[in-house]
Amino acid sequence: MKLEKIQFITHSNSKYNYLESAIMALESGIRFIQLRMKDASIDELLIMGKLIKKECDKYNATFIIDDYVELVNEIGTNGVHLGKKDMPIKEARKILGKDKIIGATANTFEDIVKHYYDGADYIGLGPLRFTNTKQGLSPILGIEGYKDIINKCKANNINIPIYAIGGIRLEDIGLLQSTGVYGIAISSLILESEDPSNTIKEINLIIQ
Ligand code: TZP
Ligand code: MG
Repeated sequence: MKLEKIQFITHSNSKYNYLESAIMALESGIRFIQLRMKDASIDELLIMGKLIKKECDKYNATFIIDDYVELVNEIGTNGVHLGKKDMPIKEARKILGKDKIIGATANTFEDIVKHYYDGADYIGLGPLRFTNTKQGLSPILGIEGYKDIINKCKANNINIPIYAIGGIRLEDIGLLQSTGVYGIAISSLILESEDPSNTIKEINLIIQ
């Protein structure tokens, strides 16, 4: 499955709840959504997941869920995103098989190497800078961090799509692309924008 280059991570704020954030992103052209709802119960996630899955299907969009391998088949998502404290990638691959997408969080070159050999489909590498969206951030990479890590990947033939994540602003996207990242995973850039739909169009113009 070809991965879209822009992954939208759902969130809620005073303007959007999780479902509304997903619908807005889809309506504005996003085709890769991650349901990330850190404080939700399994039941809440199941309900929200099924609602967003319906919306993603309307647009033929890829849909993944954060953390919960056990909800992938129940909701019918295309896959899961796993962080440091979640199920190991190898174990998730055994459970989900080769057709589901497994994304893995990384902060260092060593993280990427491990995830690559364990069978991840893509890497979320970050954070670029501080963001309020995630608690307990790993050390900030900055553009230089991406350059360094991606050069090491190239030198070691570690070939896997890398998404930059964490505090990405519009003006970062061109620079990030020049480091060799495959795509970006974003939330607040869109949701905190005065005109989210227009921001998505601007991002699309830079990425394409
Ligand atoms: N991991 C690092 S930042 C983040 C995740 C899941 C959320 C997205 O950050 P932002 O700054 O809202 O785009
Ligand atoms: Mg996680």
